[in-house]
Amino acid sequence: MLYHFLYPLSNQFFAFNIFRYITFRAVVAFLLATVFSIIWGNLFIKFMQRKQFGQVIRDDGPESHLKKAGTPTMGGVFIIGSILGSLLFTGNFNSKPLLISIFVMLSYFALGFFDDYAKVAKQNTKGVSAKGKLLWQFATAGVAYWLMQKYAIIGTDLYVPFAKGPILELGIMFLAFSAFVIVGSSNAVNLTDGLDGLAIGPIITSAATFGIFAYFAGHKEIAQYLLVPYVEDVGELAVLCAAMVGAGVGFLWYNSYPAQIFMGDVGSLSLGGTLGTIAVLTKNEVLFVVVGGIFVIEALSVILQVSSYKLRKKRIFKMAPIHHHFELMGWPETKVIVRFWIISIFLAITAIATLKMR
Ligand code: 57M
Repeated sequence: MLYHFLYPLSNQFFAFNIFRYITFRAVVAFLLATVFSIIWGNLFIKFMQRKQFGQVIRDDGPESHLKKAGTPTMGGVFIIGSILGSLLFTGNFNSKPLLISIFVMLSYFALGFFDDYAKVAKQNTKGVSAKGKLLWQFATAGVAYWLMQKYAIIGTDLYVPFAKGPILELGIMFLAFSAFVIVGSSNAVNLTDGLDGLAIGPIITSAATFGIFAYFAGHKEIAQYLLVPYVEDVGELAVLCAAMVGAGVGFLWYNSYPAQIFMGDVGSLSLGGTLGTIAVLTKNEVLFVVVGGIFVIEALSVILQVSSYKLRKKRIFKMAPIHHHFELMGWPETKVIVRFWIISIFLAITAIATLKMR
């Protein structure tokens, strides 16, 4: 909002002209979100402790998790609060891609909030039913698709890395495709969120990577030069991504091992859904498999485990999602986390490298 007040004043005060630049606003968004997240995180943890709103731990998981009982959860409240707080100062709300991303973020925030609240208030591990969650997630993704098409932002063709142009016109099938990306991403991040810092690390690297992609896709000359599809106003998502990185770093301050707070569904569903939406809006749905490779591996491990158990009555992993498998193999929790972060950084850089290979 501050952008909307200050930038018009650039006629009188030339210095305010700097607000025109996405790069400048992205840096400020990152800094503000980091500071907000650290300050609000501290207050939020104290509030949750006072209310005794702690995580209920399932007793069928790895034993090392039992000692985490009572750790405050729902940290997503201050992560999303910090993102939006920082955007109030730095965001250009005339950008439709930004508004659509915020719509998905808030809708999944509401879903996660009800789910977490039901669990902490009733002190059990059941929240909103799986069917209810999926219904809400798909309905939100459907509305997001409608908004994207109504404002003619992105078209319905499919782009893949290494190809100079679109490889397929999906037509109405793009609805199912984009919904799959958004809902899949939301749930995959949720599955990943099972060790201290395990989800927020790859969320930070993915948001940073998408920040670069969004900046390029929203810049006509750079997009043309790199042969990536140009999408009007999508550059503003670089500011959103920078705010996500900042808020994520602030959250990691508290969520790093041993965690003082978990993000809860309110964090994982909304951040995952937002990343999926950004992937669709920047036309990087396929490349998202690389950028968010950790989320993909975690989700695949669950799919494989469940199918194998149903079909053959045998497990492939000691326990799914795969981070539990490594824990049960005897790796210390911190080793699993840091190794997953390393893979995530490696994948993000690989994805960025594909930009020049078209
Ligand atoms: C949420 N949530 C954590 C925290 C976090 C289909 C099945 C694979 C689903 C899966 C599942 O329910 N996943 C979704 C995973 C939980 O964390 C809370 O949930 C929020 C995210 N939604 O923010 O509020 C626990 O994770 C640990 N944690 C940390 N640090 C963090 O920063 O240590 C979380 C964040 C926390 C804490 O212990 O309590 C969770 O795991 O519940 N189900 C599973 O993951 C279960 N797997 C399973 O049943 N596997 C079977 C299936 C696939 C056939 C198998 O392999 O045989 C496991 N989860 C648990 N225990 N807790 C198994 C048993």
